Amino acid sequence: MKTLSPLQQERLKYQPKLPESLKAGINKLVCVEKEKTEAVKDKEQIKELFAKTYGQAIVEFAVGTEEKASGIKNVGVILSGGQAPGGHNVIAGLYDALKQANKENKLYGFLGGPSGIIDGKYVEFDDKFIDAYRNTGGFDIIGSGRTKLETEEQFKKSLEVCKKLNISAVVIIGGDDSNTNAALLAEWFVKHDTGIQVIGCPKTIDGDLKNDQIEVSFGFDTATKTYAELIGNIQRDANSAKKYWHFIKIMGRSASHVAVEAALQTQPNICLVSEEVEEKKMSLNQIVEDMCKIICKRAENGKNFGIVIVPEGLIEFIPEMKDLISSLNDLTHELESDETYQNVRSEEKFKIIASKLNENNAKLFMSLPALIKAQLLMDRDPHGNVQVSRIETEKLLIEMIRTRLNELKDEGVYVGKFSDQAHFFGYEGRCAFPSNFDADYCYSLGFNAFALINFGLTGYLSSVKNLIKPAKEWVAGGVPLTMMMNMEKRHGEMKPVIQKALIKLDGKVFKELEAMREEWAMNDRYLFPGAIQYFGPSEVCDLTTVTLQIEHA
Ligand code: FBP
Repeated sequence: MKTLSPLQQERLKYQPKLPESLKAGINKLVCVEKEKTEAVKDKEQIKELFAKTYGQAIVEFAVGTEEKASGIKNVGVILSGGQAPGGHNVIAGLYDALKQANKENKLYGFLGGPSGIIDGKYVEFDDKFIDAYRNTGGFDIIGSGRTKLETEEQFKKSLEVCKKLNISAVVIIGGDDSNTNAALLAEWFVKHDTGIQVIGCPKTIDGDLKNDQIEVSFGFDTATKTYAELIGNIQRDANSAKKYWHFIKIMGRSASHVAVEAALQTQPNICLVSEEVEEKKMSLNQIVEDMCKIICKRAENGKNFGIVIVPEGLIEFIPEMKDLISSLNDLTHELESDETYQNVRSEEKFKIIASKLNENNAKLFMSLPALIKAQLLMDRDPHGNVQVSRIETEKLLIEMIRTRLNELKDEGVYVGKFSDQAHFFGYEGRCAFPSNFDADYCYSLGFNAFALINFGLTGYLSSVKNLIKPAKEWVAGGVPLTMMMNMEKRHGEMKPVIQKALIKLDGKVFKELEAMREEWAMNDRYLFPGAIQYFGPSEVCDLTTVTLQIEHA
């Protein structure tokens, strides 16, 4: 019996590329201080909450003239939140840098996400352990979790565990919520004079952890290429059989970056953009009406098929739904310990909820199909987010479109036949073998995280910039986490969190999509990107995303 597939065996041998500075060696680096920073919003509150770590300077690494010796440093690493391709390479890069700095250094991996550091569940890495995971997808090396690190008790327990293992730095690999954890932990460790540093790494397939300093979060490249391959395949199928409208919901939680990138790579007939829906204050009915117009027009041309991309978070961006969800967030939190509510059947629950909502929200809530009502009431994640991956927005749209098309048929406006297929692409892309870009980027981020640690920094996010250039020209450094923070309502309370980057409607990426939409809607301009290529010419193997190219060209 085989234990590794041929691709697995070959990928283990791949040597990720590093920026020139990091390649020179961890002990040869010099740390250059750039400009001091301020929080992106709510400056005074963030400054007060992060009195010790607020306002630090952006840093960049350059190659020095002499090689210095590094002291001994043990480091603990945590994988946090949803899986993203390349996480294993962040750990491999961190491990290699740490061992290069001093062979006596140890790297511990906390098991199952942030709860690992609280409960003292860990493994110690060695060469053999790390080598088995190089360039592989998934987070199974140590597992992941979504525990929110925020209480005094959790911080104290984490400190005890770090002291026991003589750990002087913790690396948290995560998205906006997980790096909010990193910022809180960094502040607490400084405030309590522990000498323990905390460094974050920008992970999330969602692509919403980005700003002027962070060009992209890792995993976005591989996940979007995986979804684009699948969409391309479905487009071929649709164009061959010419009998189905495919509604494809694409993961990415709130922001529509993943859906838009997948659309730019494949050119479907329709790509909804949540941020546009919000900005134009579109109702659910309006969205349906607009889509029906395209479906009717295509039917007139004899085309009873098409491809619709639906961003995962759409439902939360439809103003009327947003208001409803916000009320439901507070209500579900309030009813968490209400035994009567918890023990009644769904239909009763819906009535109780409706009785506590204002008139408009109650009407909207009760008008939704039972399936969607139930999905809207499901548990929030530990950070207070609605679990949009479990709300079948694509089915809600299909249902409403079918009803509307029947009406239009009766009016003689619709002359076609509507047969639908619903898909959800999310988990398919989160653990794929990292593309060469993600393999290189992640390895660099991990290696760079240790460089930040070696210079005694804390409360920083590992940053590697200039990403549309070849890897040797990438710029490695660090960005203070407090710079990305603002205050937002979570579980009914205002909390400091890293601000999510949404699609900007005046940005170059959206403009590009907007300019092509009409053409894509009527004249099938499908692109078929095919599978990610790991071996072969650089033009296909080292391609960055369209988003990155447009934003940084
Ligand atoms: P992160 O912010 O943790 O990276 O989340 C990524 C993500 O894949 C989202 O796109 C999705 O909505 C969510 O995780 C699904 O969560 P879960 O894995 O708990 O089902």
